[in-house]
Amino acid sequence: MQTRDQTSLGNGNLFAALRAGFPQDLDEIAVETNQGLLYSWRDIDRASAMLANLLASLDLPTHSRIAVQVEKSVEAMALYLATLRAGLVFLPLNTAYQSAEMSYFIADAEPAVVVCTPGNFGWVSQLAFSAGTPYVFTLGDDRTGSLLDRAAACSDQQQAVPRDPGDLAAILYTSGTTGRSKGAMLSHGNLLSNARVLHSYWGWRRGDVLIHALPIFHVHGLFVALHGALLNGSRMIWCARFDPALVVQKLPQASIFMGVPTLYVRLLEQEALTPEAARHMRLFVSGSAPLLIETFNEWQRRTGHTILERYGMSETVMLTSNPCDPSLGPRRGGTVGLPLPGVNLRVVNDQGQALPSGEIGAIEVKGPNVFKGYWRMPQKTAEEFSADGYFRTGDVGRVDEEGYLTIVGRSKDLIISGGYNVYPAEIEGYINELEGVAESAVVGVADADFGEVGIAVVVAKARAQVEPRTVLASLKATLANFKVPKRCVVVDALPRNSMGKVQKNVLRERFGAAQFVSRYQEHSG
Ligand code: MLC
Ligand code: AMP
Repeated sequence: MQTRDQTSLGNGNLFAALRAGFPQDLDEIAVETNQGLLYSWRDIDRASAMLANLLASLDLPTHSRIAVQVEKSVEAMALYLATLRAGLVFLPLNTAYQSAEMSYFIADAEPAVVVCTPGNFGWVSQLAFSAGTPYVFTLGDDRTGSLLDRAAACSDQQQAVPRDPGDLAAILYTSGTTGRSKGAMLSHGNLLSNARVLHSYWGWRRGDVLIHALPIFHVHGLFVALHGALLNGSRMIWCARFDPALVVQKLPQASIFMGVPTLYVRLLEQEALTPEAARHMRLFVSGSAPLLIETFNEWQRRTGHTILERYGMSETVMLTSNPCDPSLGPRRGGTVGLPLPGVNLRVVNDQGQALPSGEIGAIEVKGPNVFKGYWRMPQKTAEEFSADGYFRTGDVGRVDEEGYLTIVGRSKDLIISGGYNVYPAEIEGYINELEGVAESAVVGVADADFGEVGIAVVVAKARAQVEPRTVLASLKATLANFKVPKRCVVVDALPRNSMGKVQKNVLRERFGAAQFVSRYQEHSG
């Protein structure tokens, strides 16, 4: 078994650093699931070693991708750690993705291994094998599947494969404004530097207990939450899916919670959310989407705690954070705080010139956390960096006199719904292929629960009839459910400016606001 000393020999493998954070006593409880299962640190160590040995036994080329689309489970987390240990590249995929989306990811990433749920084995293996993937395993959320069966025969001893900080650890797909998803390549060094900064900035301390209620196929749940707890050797209360009543029930046993704004909105609906329930809590973190000031204030009123809002993205992990330590400043609602130590952040005008505080412009960043580029898209990567090496986030904001960043919008055409990103171009592409459709525009409008939701505005071809319900049903049959607009309307023409560009702001004004709620009921489901 690996010891603290062995992990500090200079191996830049992220797992070595995470492993060094495990407590001395490996029999302590590492994870408690919502089904009451308890996993010790030894269990996590052994399971990830066995899975790493299984992956190693496949004799895969360096930098092979391990694509994983499975329900959240402790074993799925162990598979992530195993991939790091084996020096391979983890490629997590949202469980909502359907075959068209999976087909693209598998063709683009060319994974050597695909792991899917037992229920999806039929169609996923067909896609994977026909794309040339040599291995497809299954992993259920109830400790079943061929992956664990095969790993059961493997040794539970494993030394993390040496990796340099610049070596690839994970690829996270983010949809693109052109509709084509891009794989953001993150290195061991990107992830570890960010995890260490957050560990210190958020003051992780002995005895902290994290409620982990986010999915583990995106940055927030997989890296920000998980790495913090592992680096700190902190127990996790592991919720397979977000259940607000369960989270409130577990609050008295925890000290840290992380969520997207929708989670806070839903928690506020719980009567049992009181200062008494949150008495042992030390930190509530929000991010991935804008937190409304109403939610920030209401949370303070209901629990006595001030949410810490931070900002990041798949390409950069975390960039800014409101202070945790009050001596560094207050947590300001409506802002995403200060650049994290080591992150250089600037706001620039259209010519790329840095703007003084208070002025609104494009947010650009540089730092050890910034990704290596988009998978097999050198041109796209080059376009997203300035000549002096700053990454263009596509977010628009301003920095105040004290250095706090406020995000005021996005230059990228993106809808963030319940913390998931939806790129209108992708949805429009599908709608435009439907029979009778001349063109379409998908816009985001305010929503009390998801923050923002999509509306599809469709123009029919001359003499053609397009039914909104049919459009939504077709999208639902093809795309991940969270991408399906909550409403569809058919109009005669899309508003355009003098350059012929669709005026999405006009559509947002027309179809957003109060009328939305009742029509949403009418057209949803
Ligand atoms: C679910 N639905 C959504 C949705 N989630 N619709 C829009 N946006 C979403 N986010 C829809 C489904 O399509 C379904 O519709 C219905 O809601 C119920 O589905 P569900 O699966 O039961 O939903 P639920 O479990 O309630 O999920 C809601 C949620 C989930 C908020 C818990 O979306 C979630 O976990 N969000 C967190 C996303 C996250 O981790 N983001 C981090 C990205 S990292 P129908 O019609 O099919 O019934 C990142 C970087 C950073 O951004 O800075 O962190
Ligand atoms: P993703 O590509 O899924 O990682 O999403 C990253 C995007 O989420 C960022 O570019 C921002 O637009 C948005 N985002 C993340 N955190 C916040 C936040 N706290 N406030 C507003 N937007 C955020």
